Amino acid sequence: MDAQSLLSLTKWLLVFIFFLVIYSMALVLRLKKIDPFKEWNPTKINGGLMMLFFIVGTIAAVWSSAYWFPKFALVLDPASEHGVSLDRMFWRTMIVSIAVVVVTHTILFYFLWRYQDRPGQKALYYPHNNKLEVIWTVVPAIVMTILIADGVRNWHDIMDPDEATKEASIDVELTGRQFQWDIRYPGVDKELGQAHVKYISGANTLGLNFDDVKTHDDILATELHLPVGVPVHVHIRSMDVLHSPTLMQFRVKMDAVPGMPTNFYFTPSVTTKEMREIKGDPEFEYEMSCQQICGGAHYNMRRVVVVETMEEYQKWLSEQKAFYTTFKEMNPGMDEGKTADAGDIKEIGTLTSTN
Ligand SMILES: [Cu+2]
Repeated sequence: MDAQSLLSLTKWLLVFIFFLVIYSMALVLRLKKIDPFKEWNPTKINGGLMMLFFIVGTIAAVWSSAYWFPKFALVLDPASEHGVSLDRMFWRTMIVSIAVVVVTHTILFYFLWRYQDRPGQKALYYPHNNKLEVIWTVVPAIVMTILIADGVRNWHDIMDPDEATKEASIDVELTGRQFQWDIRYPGVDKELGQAHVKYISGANTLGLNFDDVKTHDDILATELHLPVGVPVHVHIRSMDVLHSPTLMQFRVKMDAVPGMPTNFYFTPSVTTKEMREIKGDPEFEYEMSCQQICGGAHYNMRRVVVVETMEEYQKWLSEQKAFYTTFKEMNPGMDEGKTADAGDIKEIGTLTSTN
């Protein structure tokens, strides 16, 4: 027998001996008709344990919050315009929730301890009180209405901003696939060309419809460059499963749903350079990640986001090559008319990425 099995056997033997000892002790007590728990008062013990749980739990909660708070992303200054109001909403909700949890749980644990079963103490029969019912219905209803109204207003500002914002916005398309993000910019025409899964062929993995001339200047990038202070209209698609493009520092997160393009408006307000100074970290980069577990290499779905001045952005954009040009070089004999006619797209409708 080797040392490993001997050790394992000894462990099980010790466990067996332990139970044997307990069992024989119980037998002896039973034969001698001794009840060791006769003097115990379970109600009192439970009351004390509840209080202990409350105190230890509160200390642990305060300690862990203080420890994690500085590491928490939402403590960072938001780098987008709507991020400021989203953060305000988050903290408002957080403060209300913490206050409610602290007050109700303090009362709950105090009552458990204070009104435990005592000799001569009778439970009070208190079936109904209209006044109390009204208070605990109306107060939460008002608080919830205020919190939800705030959320609806913020949601509306993001999803359907005013016409001036829509007018001034630049379009970018993010397409999720296992396991990468494809970033598409409209070219000089400032309009994204039509795309549909039925046009996917070879290197045209986004399914750009080359019969639509608007696709001819579209650019595929590996970094997401954005000009500061300019609204961005993000068009989001998925090629396979659910993904969720998340630009944490900009408070942007929206699911990418296969077959159902989604979108998001936001305005970056702090450049990468400025954020590096704010954070005192010359290596800092904004990032886009996927926050929907989408498979084995989910962690790989990361792209660097660069926020820069309009001049820098335009310079970068002008250095990018249109995907159509690259595709034509790869397929010299390409018949430009064979892909399909643009009329078909309308019928399938929901799958086209642009509106
Ligand atoms: Cu993903």
